[in-house]
Amino acid sequence: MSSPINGEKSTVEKRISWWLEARFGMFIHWGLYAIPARGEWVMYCERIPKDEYALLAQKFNPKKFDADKWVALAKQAGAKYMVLTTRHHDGFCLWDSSVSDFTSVKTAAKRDFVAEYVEACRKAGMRIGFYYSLLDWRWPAYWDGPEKNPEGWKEFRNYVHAQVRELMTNYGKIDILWYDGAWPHSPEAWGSEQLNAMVRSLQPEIIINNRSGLPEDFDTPEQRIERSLRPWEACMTIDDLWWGYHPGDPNLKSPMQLVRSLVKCVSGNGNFLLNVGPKADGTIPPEQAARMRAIGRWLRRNGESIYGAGAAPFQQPHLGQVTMKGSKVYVHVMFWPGREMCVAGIKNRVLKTYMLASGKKLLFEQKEDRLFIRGLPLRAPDPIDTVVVLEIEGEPEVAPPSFWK
Ligand code: H79
Repeated sequence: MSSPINGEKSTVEKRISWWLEARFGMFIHWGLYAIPARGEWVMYCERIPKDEYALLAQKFNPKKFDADKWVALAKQAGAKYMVLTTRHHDGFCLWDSSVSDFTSVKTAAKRDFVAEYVEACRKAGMRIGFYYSLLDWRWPAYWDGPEKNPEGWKEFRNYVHAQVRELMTNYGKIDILWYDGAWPHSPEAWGSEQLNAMVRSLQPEIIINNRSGLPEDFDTPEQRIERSLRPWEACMTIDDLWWGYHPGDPNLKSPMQLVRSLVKCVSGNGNFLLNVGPKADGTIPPEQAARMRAIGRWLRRNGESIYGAGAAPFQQPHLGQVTMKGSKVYVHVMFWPGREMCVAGIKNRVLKTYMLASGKKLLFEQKEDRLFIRGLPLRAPDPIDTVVVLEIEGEPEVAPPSFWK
């Protein structure tokens, strides 16, 4: 990121500030792979020939698809933005692409799902993200690469650029472009620099992830939470592995795990993009929707410690994670200590302590950098994560770890 000049926010900081505050987004992986229901990699994993896979498009007619319902769920979950797979690695487009016949508009459904999604988001004030996979398994040139097949590669690359141009032109203002699938080819091979220059000329406010092979605006650790000094977003599935609908995986993360992942991201200045994989009929599986809603219930009580919040310099690994916003320190107590807790390392004077969800004031005593909070309930009021707020005076000042005086 370029540095601020004279206190003015740089362009990239201005563009990305809404996203940094948003902290939580809902990812959606939806396409033909929802029919076999063995994940979005089914075509590759099972080596399904292109023409055989294409037959799925004749069956893909999701009568129950209702973009308003997806957006309503994202809202209930407390997500501030959504990212939809406009096209995954299998090449099937959910929009009316003029450079492909393999689209939801030219096959059974005869609908532009991207248009419906965009309209629903806009109506609800939901920020709009497009996932777009650069790679397309159906193109031999993708497998050959530009050295072995320069002519084919050129044609393939033109197709990719044309599709991105359509997405950036035909749907009004788009907030996020979430590339994927650049590997194993270089940004030079994809023409990522020219591609992103085109994107920015069409969508001056957009933020772009780091998966065109160029760093651009934010990093995207996948299925893991990894801090970086740049803006970052961890994307994750609710089950172990699969982004596209895959009911065979019974190992779903609990609301507790999911909320704690979100908190962990925010405590490292990161975002959390949590995925749902709708069924072929367009509905979001109830077990996934239930988890999204559970996160939303927690956020309605504790959202202040997430939205617009970020890393705190005070770490309290014996209690859980810590986030911060302005003069408020949010201690996310995940290991409930019982009637009394001790927060270490805060040099500032503490003015007030209370529970975020209930507003209940707590008694406290400061002995140098050790803060004792007393009169807590024996059991955690919220087993998922009980947030205790500390209001401090002045800029945060950390005492280095110390014991002997
Ligand atoms: O869209 C989602 C994934 O499909 C995509 N990125 C996210 C956002 C992605 N593409 N490639 N990869 C992730 C890494 C490759 C993972 C794989 Fe596998 C390991 C492919 C085959 C083995 C995951 C696990 C899919 C099948 C088993």
